[in-house]
Amino acid sequence: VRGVLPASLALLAVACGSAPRTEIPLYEARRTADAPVVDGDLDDPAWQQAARTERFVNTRTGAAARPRTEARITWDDERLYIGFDVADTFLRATLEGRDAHLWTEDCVEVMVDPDGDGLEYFEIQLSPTHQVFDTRYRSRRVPQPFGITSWDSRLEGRASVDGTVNDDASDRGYEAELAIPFAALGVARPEEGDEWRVALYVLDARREGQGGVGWSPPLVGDFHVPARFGRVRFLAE
Ligand SMILES: [Ca+2]
Ligand SMILES: [Ca+2]
Ligand SMILES: [Ca+2]
Ligand SMILES: [Ca+2]
Repeated sequence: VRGVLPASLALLAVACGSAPRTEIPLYEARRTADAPVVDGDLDDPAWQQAARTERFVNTRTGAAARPRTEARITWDDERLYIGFDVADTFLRATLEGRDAHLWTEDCVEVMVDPDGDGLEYFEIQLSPTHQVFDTRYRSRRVPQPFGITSWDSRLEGRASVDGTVNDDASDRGYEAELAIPFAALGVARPEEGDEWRVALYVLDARREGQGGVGWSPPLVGDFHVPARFGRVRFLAE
């Protein structure tokens, strides 16, 4: 009898969509023959055809969390494309200049570890005002404090805001569109069936302070956990 009640509760939680999501997710990224135009709007045919990720969750627990966020991924011979849809009602993006500390305000964040060995991974952030922070690491958080920030991802990234950043009126959110050249990551374009480890996060400035959500929750208070990055499988079509 003892096991019955918790199992029932777990089922109820799943039914209500409130069960923490702690498994490492897998996303099947289909190659596109019609590359998205990087303008911050995810209305391109490539995005219409791309599946949405699971909804992002609390990075420490995997529980449902705001801002409501989903992402999509596609690719072609040259670049990896990632689109974020973030329902953020309080937009703060005052920082400007290359490699500003965007994680202290609102931004989307991508970490990529192509071979999944936890070494030589890359971090790219894009703010709602198209500012970019990009760096690379030799191993987890090495070199301190922010990796090799002189690294240039050659990111093409744009965002479109539904609302107005940096005022007190309520916002509806933003979309962010990122195109990362494979060449900047020092790797060849993926082959059919290849799997990379990719982390997707949203850093979120709130009235009550800074928060964040993730696609694959690291389950600790640190985003740099390559073993917890999500899995992206590349499909040729
Ligand atoms: Ca677009
Ligand atoms: Ca690596
Ligand atoms: Ca940089
Ligand atoms: Ca925010």
